[in-house]
Amino acid sequence: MRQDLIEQARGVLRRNDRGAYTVPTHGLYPFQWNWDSALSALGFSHFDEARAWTEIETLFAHQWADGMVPHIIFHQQDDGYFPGPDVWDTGRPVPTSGITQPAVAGFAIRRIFDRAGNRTLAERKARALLPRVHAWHQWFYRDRDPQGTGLVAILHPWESGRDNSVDWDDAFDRVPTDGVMPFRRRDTAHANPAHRPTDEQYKRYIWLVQHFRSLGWDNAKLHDASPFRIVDPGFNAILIRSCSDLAGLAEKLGEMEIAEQSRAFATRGIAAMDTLWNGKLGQYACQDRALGALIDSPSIGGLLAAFCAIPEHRAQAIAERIGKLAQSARFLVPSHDPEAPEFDSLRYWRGPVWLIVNYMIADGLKNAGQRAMSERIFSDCIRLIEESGFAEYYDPITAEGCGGGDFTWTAAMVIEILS
Ligand code: 9WN
Repeated sequence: MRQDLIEQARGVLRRNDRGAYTVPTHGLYPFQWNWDSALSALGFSHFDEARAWTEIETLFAHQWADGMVPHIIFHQQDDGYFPGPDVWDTGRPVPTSGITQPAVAGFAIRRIFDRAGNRTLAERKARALLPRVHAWHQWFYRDRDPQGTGLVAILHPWESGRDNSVDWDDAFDRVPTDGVMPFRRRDTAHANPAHRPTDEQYKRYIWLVQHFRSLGWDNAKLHDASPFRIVDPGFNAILIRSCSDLAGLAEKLGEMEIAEQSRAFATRGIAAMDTLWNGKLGQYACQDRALGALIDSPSIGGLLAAFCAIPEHRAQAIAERIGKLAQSARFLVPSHDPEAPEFDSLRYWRGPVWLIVNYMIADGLKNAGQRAMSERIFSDCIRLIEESGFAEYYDPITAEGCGGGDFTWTAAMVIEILS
């Protein structure tokens, strides 16, 4: 059974492999996405190490001069996705979007390096990627934390990777929609519109893109000029974990300057994470940086904080909080609290379970000694696959598979968990 699932998962990766990068799924997402690639490389690394390294190399080949790594790389023309390269208009030789995504690559290369069978290849690849990943982290702390708080802000919901989370609802109300170009969505032709973000949300996504474009995609300006500035605990935890993993990798490779700076980013970040603790919810929560206030939204972003080395008592509180969610969700971890009024079991990031987030939470809880909850989450991932195949995301009550099918990073997580 286990071997069978691994074989099927490899098949998904092969079908979505475009040679030097993978698409998240054919049809709905025909390009390379940033955190999809880094997490998918973990899956490849179990059966083709060279291909795993290539996936991340391709991503970093499109890094901007300031260090930013874009969230989409439009390797080839495809009208099946909106917004395409003409809307972003970032002026890159190979078109890219102009925003970023969760910085999971540092974590991924460390993990692939540590368990690599081909040590020569791993050392060569990691040595070449190290300064690039570090430059991305430096960019984050320079351009997304200009006040030096230790935590970075996202400027667009797509950056978080949790596009329509309840977390952004209030802040999104302040994003205008006037002057938004007329457009035709393509996602709703591939997936059930009831499972996707709303048209109102799309208008605001596009307003922000147009606004940043009008500022020439100058990252030195965007932070202060954006009406949407959110400090997301999950996003920051991923960055912090990558900084600390990169520090360890740099030490092994004798790159002491990178090691020291990466360690300093992580230490400062972990201390600052505590400002996001929401005692009322019993978990971390987002902060609206434009208002300077915590957002009372019980989403998975605050649980994903466990991916970095938060204090033990906080990790224990997160495990307990997830235990409470298990009273109303058959499958962990719902992306929003099922007891909250905004919960929607089918609509994208407003309730469904995502295997990649599960994997990161479970990995962090395991490191923090919360083994029982970690194992429960890993086993729920496999139960979902057995019931509904390699979907993009799942209903936490019924296990229904939603969004795109044959999904690359879902398959990669299955290989990672079962291998
Ligand atoms: C926008 C590719 C991406 C993921 C995101 C997920 C979804 C895109 C979209 O798909 O976002 O970036 O068009 O909905 O929310 O996490 O990286 O799988």
